[in-house]
Amino acid sequence: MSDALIPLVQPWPADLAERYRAAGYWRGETFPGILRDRAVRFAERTAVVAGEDRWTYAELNARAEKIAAGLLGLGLAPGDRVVIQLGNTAAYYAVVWGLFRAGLIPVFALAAHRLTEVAHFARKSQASAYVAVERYEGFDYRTLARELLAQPDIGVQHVVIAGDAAEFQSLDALPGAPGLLPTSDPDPQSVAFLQISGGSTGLSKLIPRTHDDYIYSFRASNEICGIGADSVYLVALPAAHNFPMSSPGALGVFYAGGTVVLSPSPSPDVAFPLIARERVTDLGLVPPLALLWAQAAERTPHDLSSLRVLQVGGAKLTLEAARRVVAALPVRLQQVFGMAEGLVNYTRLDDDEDTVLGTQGRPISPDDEVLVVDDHGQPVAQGQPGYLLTRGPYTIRRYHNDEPANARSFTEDGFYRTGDIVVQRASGHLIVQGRAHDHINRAGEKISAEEVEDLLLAHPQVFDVAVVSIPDEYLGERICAFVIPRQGEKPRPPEIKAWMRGRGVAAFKLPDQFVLVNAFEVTAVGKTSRKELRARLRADFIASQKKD
Ligand code: OOB
Repeated sequence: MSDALIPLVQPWPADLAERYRAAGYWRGETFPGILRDRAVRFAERTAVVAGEDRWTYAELNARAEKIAAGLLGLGLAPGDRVVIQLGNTAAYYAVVWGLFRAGLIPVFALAAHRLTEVAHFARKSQASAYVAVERYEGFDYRTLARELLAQPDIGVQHVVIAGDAAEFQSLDALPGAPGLLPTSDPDPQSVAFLQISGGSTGLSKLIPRTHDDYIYSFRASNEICGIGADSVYLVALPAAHNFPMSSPGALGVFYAGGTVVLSPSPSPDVAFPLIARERVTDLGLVPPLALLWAQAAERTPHDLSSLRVLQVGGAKLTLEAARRVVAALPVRLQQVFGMAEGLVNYTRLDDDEDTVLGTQGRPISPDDEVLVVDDHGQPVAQGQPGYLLTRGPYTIRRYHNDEPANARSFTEDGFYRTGDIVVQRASGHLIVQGRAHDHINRAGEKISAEEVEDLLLAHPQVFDVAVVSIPDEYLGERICAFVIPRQGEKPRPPEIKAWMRGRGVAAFKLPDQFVLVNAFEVTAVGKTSRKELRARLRADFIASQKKD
């Protein structure tokens, strides 16, 4: 690429960094260091179960080392970015640990992402390689790879495929070059990977997380969640999402020497037999799935008695839904309110029932600074709703390569504006009440209204469009697009959706509902902001539904 490589940094001020080290949060641990240590300490214990594959820690390490050496053998160098898209497959963990071992920087795409998103991640991160599974949930990623390479401004030099690689490099046949493996561990303060933001405005932003900060977040999560070497953790959500990755997620479980079981689907039909067979103890779900599981558990022949803790997060679990979940499932419920940018809140396992059912938890760290402020940035009175701002030992200080987003998303003194509207109880527990951003939280997937509007505006029959979230009994929120057609046009929703799919966007961003309108009302001033317009359309639509 012609552009100079954008450095990967996460600049905590020196005094805070010193404080986080002195407090024992940042211990200088690194991902390759953890892998090396666990491969010895837990050598014969089962690390990963996926389909027919069962790998011990020693085997996981051997696979990771082979991949690391092979990728360096292709010509990649430590620090290079690698976009990975492997779904919930065993190869996912071999590749993630392999990249860490090689000092390469994973960029975590979800399996649901398509060309538009993957090309954006590759550009923003200046990625040199793309590693994907041949096929997952019926989609062929080799086709995506071909389209990716044909895009402008893509610096991807290497495509590596798990499975039948066609014209690309096969993951299994990477060149052996063990001599190239780094002999020292990276700086613990350096960036270990780039995670993807939920995307509150426009396309997703890239989130640089360091070894020190991320490892602290899941090590401390392990303690809060009671994860140890006997834990058997089911990854039912997409493995590349921050929640099943590190809250405490698979990385927490690997850290503790436990077993990570991958489910190819979150459906009870697939997950329940796995829970019974592997004696799963812990897992995380988004609220709609938790409700589905609660229903399915009432009639299942499968033995779910090994379950210890069910975490629910990613979107608001209402009090009523929480009651239904605990009534139907033989588990302890834990609410998790987190964000890929950092801050994670948990209800504690010994919190009283009112707190577990009615709050979204409190922060991991005593040094997570939480502010609840009004429109002017002033703290609200305790118990009053306000915008949640936070900074702390594992919350980022800036996004990668995105100065406009940094200017919007961080205060001058380094607080991250989460965009969430919360109430904080005297105990420190937070209750999520809404959000300031115009994004849609569709069953835990965050979708930027602006991004979907931009996509739809490119449709030849669309004159204007506003995309809003509508409350939905099952999904929490669904995507509704209000479309003004171009004159004389009558766009049909299934055709618009097919057209969007053809543009290569993740299916979860396709509107669930289209409403064709003649015009958008303008305010008295004659001009209206997108935000106000969306708010009014949403309110009118909900009111009209209530009348029916
Ligand atoms: C998790 O991470 P992201 O980055 O996909 O989304 C973060 C946003 C939050 O700012 C909030 O708006 C929403 O998702 N959210 C919740 C919630 N958990 C997340 N809203 C209400 N109640 C909850 N329990 O979603 C994520 C990352 C780590 C752990 C868990 C979730």
